[in-house]
Parts: sequence; C-alpha cells; structure tokens
Amino acid sequence: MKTQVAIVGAGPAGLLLGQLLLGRGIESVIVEARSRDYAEHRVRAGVLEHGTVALLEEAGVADRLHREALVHRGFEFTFDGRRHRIDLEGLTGRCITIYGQQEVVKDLIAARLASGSPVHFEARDVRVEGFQSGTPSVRFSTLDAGEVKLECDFIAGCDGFHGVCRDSIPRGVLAIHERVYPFAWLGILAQARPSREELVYANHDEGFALFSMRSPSLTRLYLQVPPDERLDAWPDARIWGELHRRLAASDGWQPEEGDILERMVAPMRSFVAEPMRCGRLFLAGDAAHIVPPTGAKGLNLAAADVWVLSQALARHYAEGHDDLLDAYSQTCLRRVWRAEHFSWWMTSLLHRFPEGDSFRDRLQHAQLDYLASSRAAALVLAENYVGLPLAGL
Ligand code: RFL
Ligand code: PHB
Repeated sequence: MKTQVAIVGAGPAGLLLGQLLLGRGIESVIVEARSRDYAEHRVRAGVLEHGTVALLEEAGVADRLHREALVHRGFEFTFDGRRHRIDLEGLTGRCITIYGQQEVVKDLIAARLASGSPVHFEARDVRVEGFQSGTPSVRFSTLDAGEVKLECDFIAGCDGFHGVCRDSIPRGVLAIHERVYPFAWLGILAQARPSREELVYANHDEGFALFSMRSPSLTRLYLQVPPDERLDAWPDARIWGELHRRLAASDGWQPEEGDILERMVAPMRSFVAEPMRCGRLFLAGDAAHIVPPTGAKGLNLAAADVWVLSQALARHYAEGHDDLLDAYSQTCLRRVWRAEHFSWWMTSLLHRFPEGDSFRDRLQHAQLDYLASSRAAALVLAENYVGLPLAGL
C-alpha cells in the first residue's frame, strides 16, 4: 500500500488533517487503533474557538455544526459567592461555539467515508518506521486487510498522548516539559436542560467546579477531585450536592439535575514535547502537547497544528518548497506555549491546591478581584479564551 501522507490516529487532529489535505488534492491513509463507534462516542471537549470553526468550514464539515451548535458571547466566573461575566464578544469582537468533540469527529468521519479516502479502524500493532530516512512507512494489521506495510512520503503522528508515534522517536531528540497537577476533574454528562445560558467557572473553598452544556437538553458538569479518585466514591447524590454547593452564588441560581449519562475522571497535566518533528514524522495535537482542560484549548490547539501542517504539505507538493515544513515545529510551538501558559494560569487561578497555602489563596483572590474590576485584565483573559488568530485563514 502506498500514499502521500500516512496519518496515525482518527481523533480530531488526524481526521481534520485528512480533510484539509483532500481539499488540496493530497492523498492520505488514516490508521486508527480503536473502532469507529468508540471514536464517535468519546465524550471530551466542547468549546470551539472561532478559528477552529473557520477551519471546519474550510474542510467542508461545518453544516451540521451551524445548525446545531450553541454560540456563546461570554462566560461567567464565581468566587466569594459573587458572579462576574466576561463579555467575550464586547471585549474581543469574537464568540465561542459549543459543539461536542464527538460531534466534530462524527462529521469528519462521515465526510471521510463519503470521499472514499481510506481509513482503517481497529488497526493492531501500529508501528512507524524509516522516518529518519527518505522512505517512511507505517505497519499495522486489520481483520480485513491483514498485515499491511503502508509506504508514504510523510507520517503525521496524530495518535494522542498515549499513541506510538512520539515514543518511536529515538531518545535524545525530544525535550519534554511537564507539570502534573495534584487534582483531577470528575466530569458528567447529564440529561438536563442547561438552566443558565453561558458557562460558569467556580473557584470555591471545596474546589473548582464548571457548568457547561452540549445542547438544549444536555448539561456537562465538572468537579475538582483528588487525583486518581475512584468513580464509586461519587454516587449521584454526592455529585449533585457538591455541584450545587460549589456553583452557588448570591443570585440563588442552581444547575438543573437529570439522569447522568456519562461519567469519567480525567487527570490534569501540562506537557510539551519539542521539536514536534523528527525527519519525516510530524507530531500534531495531543501527541505533542497536553494542556489541562480549564482553558478549553486542547482540541483547538490540535486543529491549529494540522492547519499549519496542511499548508506546509501543500507547499511541498505544489511548489516543491520545504520552508514551511522546516518551520512547522517552531510555528506551532509559538501558539502551543501561549496556550500552555493560559491553561496553566486558568488552572492555578481556579483550583484549590491540597497543601493549603494561604499565600496562594490570597493571590488567587487578588487576581479574581482584578479580573472582575479591570477591563484590561478581563481583555487578556477574553483574548486568550476566544483564541488568537490563525495565520492564513
Ligand atoms: P485524540 O483525540 O486523543 O485522538 C488520538 C487518536 O489516536 C488513536 N490512537 C492510535 N491510532 C493508531 N495507532 C495507535 N497506536 C494509536 N494510539 C492512539 C486514538 O484511539 C485516538 O482516536 O487526540 P487529538 O486528535 O490530538 O485531539 C486532541 C483532543 O482530543 C484533546 O486535546 C481535547 O479533548 C482536550 N479537551 C478540550 N479541548 C478543547 O479544545 N476544549 C475543551 O473544552 C476541552 N475539554 C478536553 C476537555 C479533554 C478532556 N479530557 C478527557 C482529557 C475536557 C476533558 C475532560
Ligand atoms: C466542556 O464543555 O466540556 C468544557 C468547557 C470548558 C472547559 C472544559 C470543558 O474549560
């Protein structure tokens, strides 16, 4: 089997890259370890930046999004029993879009299948080889295709944080920068009407909480919990009780309760591997970097990476120049480190740290008070939250 670009991973990064390349007349084959059903039902991100929506439009997969997604012009944060609104649109002229990651993935898979371009689900023993020479390949096996050697010009490592691509790069090539936070998020998806129009981030003595949504009948909520917390420590009544307590403010608002359809515990980590390239292997999305979800940046960064990569590959194939490929890592890392800082900062601002540090608590309070009272402070938050512009879009 032969192709121009072998894409490892059918998450948002790999699928979007495949669509963007298709639009430029570049062939690709996508190799995914899990089933289609699994990929389409993994409940994760929900906040899309303006630039991410523009990219989905560019890729021709935004029709359902425009019919079903919720556009939010601001969000709120709660501390000291008070609520403050960040007027994203008033401050930046931009909005955010609420549309589940699994819906983005469904739309991308449907477009891929409609195009007839190959995607191999449930691929086993995926290995990437030869990327430091001129003859890279991806080996894998599937029930239908048997043992496959896929020869290609380039490999896009879009296989997430636990994938094989980053680990296949020889020792000493990558520098790793990492922070692991002393807490996790317990997330639920509930069959309940979102009883407030915008997202609410809460800083509370008992820990962080977040009210979000997916549709007019689905609420998405998160609670800060200890790292490696067991889900069975959290029966429904305890989850709702804690959400009511942490999201409460003087206005008396409470989230509506409903059946819990999904629940999970997600660790919190910041991670960057650089450079995002080794020879003809290019890392994109969570394969190269992780942010804690507080800033809602992970999926958006993955989209930005593959936009840069698609342009660089287009220049290679159309004009025979590798300048954009050579600049790929540096171009992406500039945005990645901005988002790393923002996500670390939002996380530090809103969570309770277990060691009980009164100095840190006072700093959090001073910063929240500043955000609530200074347009300049709110603008820095808003500009980062809606997302910085993507060059060339
Ligand atoms: P993914 O989505 O992990 O996809 C990688 C794909 O690669 C496959 N794979 C392999 N395939 C072949 N061979 C192998 N050996 C393979 N190993 C793995 C996997 O099965 C998978 O299909 O990475 P990608 O595409 O880079 O996308 C990144 C995003 O998924 C991630 O950054 C976001 O979900 C992060 N995130 C959020 N991002 C936002 O922008 N806004 C948000 O509101 C937001 N909220 C969140 C989040 C992540 C969360 N969790 C669970 C960590 C909320 C949460 C709770
Ligand atoms: C979500 O809706 O899942 C969500 C929203 C905002 C975040 C993280 C997750 O910061």
